[in-house]
Amino acid sequence: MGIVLVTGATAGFGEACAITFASKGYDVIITGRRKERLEALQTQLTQEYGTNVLPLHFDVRDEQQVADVLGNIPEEWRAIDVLVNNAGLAAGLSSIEEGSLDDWNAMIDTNVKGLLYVSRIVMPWMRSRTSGHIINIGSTAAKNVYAKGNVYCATKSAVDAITQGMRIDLLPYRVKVTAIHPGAAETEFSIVRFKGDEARAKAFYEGFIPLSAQDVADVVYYVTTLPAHVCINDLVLTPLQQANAYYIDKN
Ligand code: NDP
Ligand code: 8X3
Repeated sequence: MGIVLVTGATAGFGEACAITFASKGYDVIITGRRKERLEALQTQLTQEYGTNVLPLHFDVRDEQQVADVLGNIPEEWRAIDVLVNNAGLAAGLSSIEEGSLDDWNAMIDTNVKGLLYVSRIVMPWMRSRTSGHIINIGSTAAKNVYAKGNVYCATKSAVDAITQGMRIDLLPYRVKVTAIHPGAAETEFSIVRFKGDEARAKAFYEGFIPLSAQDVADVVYYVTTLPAHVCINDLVLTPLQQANAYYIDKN
């Protein structure tokens, strides 16, 4: 079927994407920092679908690690058909004058620079084959800035701009580039944002039916199923009760 590389496959959207693509017959490269989760997912995919899995353990913020680990994968794994740039996070929810520099650095380094480091390795492989599909996970936060979302929204806005730039520059090589912008989805996202405060994370999803990781994975897979001459450039999906990044009709 092909090879998909999913960053941030140890949880949430990335894990659901890895399972979905494996269930459709893809060989899967899975990445993340939590090694045990990568190993558990590898076992699951191998047992359930007979998938060939290449687990890669690295921090996308670390330019050298990305180059050493991803840049040196065996030749047969370099024919990547689909790259899902998913690894990312929101850290904190603070008025900008009170924001934590550590949180800002984590978001900018992961959501923007990490996406670039990974793509910089994979794009030449796609260019040399004049084929491939890059799917960048943005957010409704890329489309509207919400109160206290400041730097997170800025990183997702950057993903939006980088996606447009990739599409233009990779056009001569017939590489498809798609941005998918989900709204509120219940994953580990809010637990990470609120630094492990599970009650606060859970409260965010009360009063409406959020997207699930599987909802997002289904859409990610869908955009790869279209005819060769068709590319979805930009796709926003939200729960029915969410109109945009800052308006959710609870209850
Ligand atoms: P989760 O927290 O459930 O999963 C995040 C994934 O990213 C994990 O696999 C994590 O792996 C990986 N990751 C985070 N930081 C790093 C890093 N430095 N290096 C390598 N991997 C990293 O969140 P979601 O699945 O919800 O989020 C996935 C993407 O979707 C993010 O980009 C997020 O911004 C975006 N998004 C989320 C929405 C939501 O409401 N949930 C809505 C819109 C967009 P590990 O910790 O093992 O490294
Ligand atoms: C995640 C969606 O609205 O929690 O990108 O910022 S939101």
